Amino acid sequence: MSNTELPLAQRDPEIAHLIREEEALEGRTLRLIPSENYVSRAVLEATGSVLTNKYSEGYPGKRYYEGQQVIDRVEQLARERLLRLFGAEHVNVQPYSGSPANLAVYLAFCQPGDSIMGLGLPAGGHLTHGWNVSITGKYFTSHAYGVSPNDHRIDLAEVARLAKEHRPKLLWCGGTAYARTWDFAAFREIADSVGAKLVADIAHIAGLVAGGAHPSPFGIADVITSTTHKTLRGPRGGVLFSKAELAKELDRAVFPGLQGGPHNHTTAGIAVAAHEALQPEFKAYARAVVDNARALAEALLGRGFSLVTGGTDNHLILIDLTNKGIAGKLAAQALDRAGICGNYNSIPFDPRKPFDPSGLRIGTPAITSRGMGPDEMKRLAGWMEQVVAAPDDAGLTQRVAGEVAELCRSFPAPGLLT
Ligand code: DSN
Repeated sequence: MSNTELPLAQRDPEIAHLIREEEALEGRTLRLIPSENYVSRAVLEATGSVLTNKYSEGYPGKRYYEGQQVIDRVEQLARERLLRLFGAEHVNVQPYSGSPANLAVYLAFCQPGDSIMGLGLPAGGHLTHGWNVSITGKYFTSHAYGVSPNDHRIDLAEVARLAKEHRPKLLWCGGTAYARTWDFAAFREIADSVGAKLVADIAHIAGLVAGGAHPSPFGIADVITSTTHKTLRGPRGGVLFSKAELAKELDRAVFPGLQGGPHNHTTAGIAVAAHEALQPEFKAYARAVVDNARALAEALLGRGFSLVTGGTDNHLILIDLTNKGIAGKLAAQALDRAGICGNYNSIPFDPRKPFDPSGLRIGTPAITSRGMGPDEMKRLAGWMEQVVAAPDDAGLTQRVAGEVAELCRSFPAPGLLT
């Protein structure tokens, strides 16, 4: 057998071993990072396929390389399924991930220096919505809106006031650490009042929108951007949707504006994920993600945790740990040792620095994919209370890690072999 025919375990035992280790880690821990999930074995297979071999700059029927007999059909299928899933007019499945998808929107519709508006990073927005350390804050004149100091929810009157003052070209809605429903229609009104394009970034909630567990921006926003790997449960990738009349500008911005050849193996994985999301059981999944987040939020409140906005409407929960006397990073590290994996996160008006903030961000997409429900959320809240109260107690974290692993064995994660 030539070397190129060898299976990974023989060809590169080190990497094979690390993949097995990651698989075991993902299997025995509670994955609470709200932007993570477990893809199905089918998505994994498509993503790990020979489609990675092929170059296909351009779009189906209009490529710059020959040999697209199969790739064109793969990309068409991905598009058709996504259009059906979301009821959209146009989709581009080529962005490498969420940030490139968002950059394409700027390239399509803005000139350097143009005014844009999005939710500020400390209030739960994304870097690419104009935050100052991102290219989008450096190359455009960004005016962030925030959340109300009273309830930490988006203050639409304030968004309208800022929009009037700054007259943005793009008005972004969507975020990464905002636990409440987005009122897309209200944002539409604001965008219209100043002649802005409304862009909804649904990276976090795409699966909830697809499954009917969050209101949809389709038919409301001009452009909708998303990743494919969060609640949508596909491979890591990005997509861009728009009304038909904006298709040409957006497609040109993705290729040749920003990217070269699309990652065809990812496109196939996205097609499989869209196929899965079109099945009736995906609706139940999306509902269960939200139900679990609500149950977990209730259980945490019952154990004295303080939640930003007081709870959640979606898949994520942002905990303000100030009253527990521990910073977000220390808590996240202790919980990780106990097999409970979330991420430290700034909270609105955080007096602490972003690298050592007051908050902890958790979410339910991955544990819901394992089939966990409200009873498991109660147990989880109990473990979190214990670990956060005694982060340096190695015996405690070890005991909890063991109990977590035992629970995980009863709820095997999709796609994992171990
Ligand atoms: N980093 C992703 C998240 O965790 O929300 C967003 O880009």
